[in-house]
Amino acid sequence: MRIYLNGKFVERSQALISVFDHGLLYGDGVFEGIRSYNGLIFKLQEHIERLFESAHTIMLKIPMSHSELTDVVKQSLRINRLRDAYIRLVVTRGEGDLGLDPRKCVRPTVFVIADKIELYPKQLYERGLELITVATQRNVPEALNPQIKSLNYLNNILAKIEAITAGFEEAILLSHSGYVTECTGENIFTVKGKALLTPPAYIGVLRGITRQTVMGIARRFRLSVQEELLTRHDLFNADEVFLTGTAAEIVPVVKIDGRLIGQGKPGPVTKKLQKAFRELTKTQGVRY
Ligand code: PXG
Repeated sequence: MRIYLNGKFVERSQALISVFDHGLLYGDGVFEGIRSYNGLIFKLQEHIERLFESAHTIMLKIPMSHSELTDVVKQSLRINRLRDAYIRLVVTRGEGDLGLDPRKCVRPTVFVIADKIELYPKQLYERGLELITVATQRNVPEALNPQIKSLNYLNNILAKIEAITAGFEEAILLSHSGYVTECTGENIFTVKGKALLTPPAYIGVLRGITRQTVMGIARRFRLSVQEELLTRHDLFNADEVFLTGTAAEIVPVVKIDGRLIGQGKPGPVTKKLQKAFRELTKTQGVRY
């Protein structure tokens, strides 16, 4: 496997960064996760744009242009001869000293890993997922906005640990005021009649690119798509619930905190959206 690191492609064993890198010392950096499907990179420009926006907010200047970074993603896939892949882009503040002052970091570290995609088990999509809400609340956006895809994912990891400890694969995080936000690496949706609902970004959720894509597909299907505050009660009493994310795509949810959702199996709207989403990944995207 060859990895792009600061201007060149190196073997995995040579892809090393300093213990003084502030990405490691402080989580001071940003990242993106992108997928390619059968030789097409899905929503590449959207992901590149979001990476630059995350970096802009933390005043981290990516030492490359949008098109240079786009080319590196394409090259990473070509060099590693990958057609179905998961691509991780990371930009850190770079090497500094032991203080957190970012001015001590002279050069950002940029790396891109393109690897075979680890698909989730097929039964997850056929049977659906059981979730629990956890005590760890989602970061308050006024303190750390989830729009910044930063290298500090401890909020999400703490929630994931809680779910795993309780015997579940995934967690629902609530906001400080008790509204539903999202899962540890996926957005959440409910279907109620002809309405598709998802929490608004201001409550503290990442505006997921898959979320955006699914909202677009749903509108084409004449569903009423709305960003609305949701409570646990709304989840328990939805016809259908599903999660969206780059890696997971669309995952049906069949039980939440012990309550069966709808009929307790993946619902018709979820299935229809899954099918349409898969079609889109086959036809849309950037060739490399
Ligand atoms: N919410 C959070 C907090 C995320 O980190 C999503 C939603 C979904 O967004 P997209 O744009 O992917 O539809 C994410 C996605 C992974 C992985 O390997 C994904 C994310 C972070 C870490 C790992 O699935 N981000």
